[in-house]
Amino acid sequence: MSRSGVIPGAPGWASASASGATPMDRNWLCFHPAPRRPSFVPPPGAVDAHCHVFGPGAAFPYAPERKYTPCDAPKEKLWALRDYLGFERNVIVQATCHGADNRALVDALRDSGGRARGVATVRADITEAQLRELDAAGVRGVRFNFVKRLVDTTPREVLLEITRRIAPLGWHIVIYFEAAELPELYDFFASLPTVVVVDHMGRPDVGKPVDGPEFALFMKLMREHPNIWSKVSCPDRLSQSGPPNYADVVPFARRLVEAFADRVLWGTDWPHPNLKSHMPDDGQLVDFIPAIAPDADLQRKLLVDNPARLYWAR
Ligand code: 0GY
Repeated sequence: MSRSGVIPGAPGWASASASGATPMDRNWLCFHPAPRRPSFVPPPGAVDAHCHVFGPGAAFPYAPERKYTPCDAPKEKLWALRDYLGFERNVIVQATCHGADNRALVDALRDSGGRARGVATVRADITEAQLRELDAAGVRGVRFNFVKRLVDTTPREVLLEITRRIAPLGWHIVIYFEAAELPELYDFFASLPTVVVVDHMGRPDVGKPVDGPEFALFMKLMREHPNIWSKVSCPDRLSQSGPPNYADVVPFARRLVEAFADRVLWGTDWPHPNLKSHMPDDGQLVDFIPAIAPDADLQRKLLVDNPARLYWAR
């Protein structure tokens, strides 16, 4: 049993609402009420390198500028899911519903006993002391979000100023964008001086061929810039064929894993913000891993070695 006493699928697991000042969005889908235990057993030291905490809103209010109000997804449940799925560590990515208020993230990192690292959202005027405090809590990067339904546009000069501020800490930049935006953003991404981690393979349209020009541009970005990494995550967001196998996403993710074995990361994306088509079973998502990383060597790099190098070097 997890420390919180909550087990995925048991009474008390599923959240039905947000807490705090605002109710969750009317059409919000909460995380899976009873995920199955995966058949695939992650190797020792495995990291879920993309997940979030939401609130709880009563303790950590959602940001006024947010584009959605989710159901609460507190740290205790994230730890319970980690244990249930057979993972040892988490990388928690600041979600847009918390804006640049990283308190829920920092609270989770401090509670994790060193088993979680974080990716924050910061503004360019953050002080040195605040940056050092985030670093001490376990933050190792910032996220730049270009998905228009999630955030208002931040000017490039501001992003470059943030880059200048965080680079001396050895932090990296996580970027989130849609594949259709890559031609316009390509040069900016290529110019970033830190390690850069792309969320969800740059969100390819998997209805297009894996050998077609759209995904070729992303492969080129990865090939020509050894500082750029990719998360091979979120088949549930990208798939048109759907669960349980998300078969149409496999060729894209597998191509990245095989071509850039030392620069790929994997994560559940729990609690799966903004999904409308279905809510993925987290156990099924873990069982997707052997389809995209077919041997033990690739699995160890994807789940253990790569995230350890990026997030637990110190
Ligand atoms: C994701 C995806 C989404 C949302 C966020 O921070 C967020 O709000 O990341 C999305 O809606 O595509 O990576 O979890």
